[in-house]
Amino acid sequence: MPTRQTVSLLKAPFDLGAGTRGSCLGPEAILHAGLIERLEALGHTVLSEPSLPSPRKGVVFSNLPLLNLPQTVSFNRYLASAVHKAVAKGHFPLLLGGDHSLAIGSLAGLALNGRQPGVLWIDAHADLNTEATSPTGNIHGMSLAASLGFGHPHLTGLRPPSPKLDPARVVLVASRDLDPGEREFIRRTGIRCFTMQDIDRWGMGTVMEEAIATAGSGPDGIHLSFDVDSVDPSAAPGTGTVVPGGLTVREARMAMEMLQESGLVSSADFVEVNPLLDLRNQTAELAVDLIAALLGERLL
Ligand code: 4U7
Ligand code: MN
Ligand code: MN
Ligand code: MN
Repeated sequence: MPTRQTVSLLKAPFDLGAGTRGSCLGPEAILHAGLIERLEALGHTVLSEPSLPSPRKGVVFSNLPLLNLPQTVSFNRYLASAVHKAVAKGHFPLLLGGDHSLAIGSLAGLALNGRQPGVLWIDAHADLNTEATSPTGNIHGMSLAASLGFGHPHLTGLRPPSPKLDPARVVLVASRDLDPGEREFIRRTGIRCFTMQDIDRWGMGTVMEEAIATAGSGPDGIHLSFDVDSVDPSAAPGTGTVVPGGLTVREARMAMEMLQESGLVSSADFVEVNPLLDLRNQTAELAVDLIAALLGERLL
């Protein structure tokens, strides 16, 4: 049995950071796939907090070069407070997205508690654009840059302090769709980046060992930010920005198993599940399998 934890379930029905609508329905789809029952079966206590207040539907203000900036900032402020409260009570904050702009609030909430965890960013993308480099203006492609202190002051300064993270303990895994500005960002800051090519060549086990050692080298453990588009679209079709050549289900699950064994993870985001694009809720079901493995479910 894993160490029993109190999991604070933070449902974040927000998709205005993405270019495609529908990931705001992600939390509901993940609950329908049986998340709470699976975690309770592991002995965890699950506190299903009320959904965070989503912005009014209808009129959407879009403004290049940062689309829906005011809504994204105000939603992430709520989120940061919710994460802050959960951590202050000693709970494991489990954020269900929603698009990946939510990592800004998640990491800001941890920083409010004086925590500066290492970050494992498992994603087809690096999310290291700023408004100066983004090809789309979508803030979900800027969330890691903002947490590192780069980009619009409303995002980087969402809550003090800024930056939220130490680049030496940020590790990207499963990257395969990087924009020119993001490659430059990685070169400049020296962030560890394990691409799909590295995973093919060395195997997921070796890559995860190194990733965990690097991200987990500080005093505050590891925050996992898991974008379901890291997994190959054949197994995870229900997401807005699919990129072929991704992780197999086994590779993704092994990553979760290794993180569980490390004992270093004390908060996580699972983002970008979009039920409007899914097939029989399979991407939400995969997310549930992965969360369960992260929190201690074993095959034997
Ligand atoms: B996700 C993109 F240009 N890089 O910035 C951008 F390819 O959270 C995609 O990882 C970002 O899903 C994808 O818009 C954001 C694009
Ligand atoms: Mn992402
Ligand atoms: Mn992505
Ligand atoms: Mn995406």
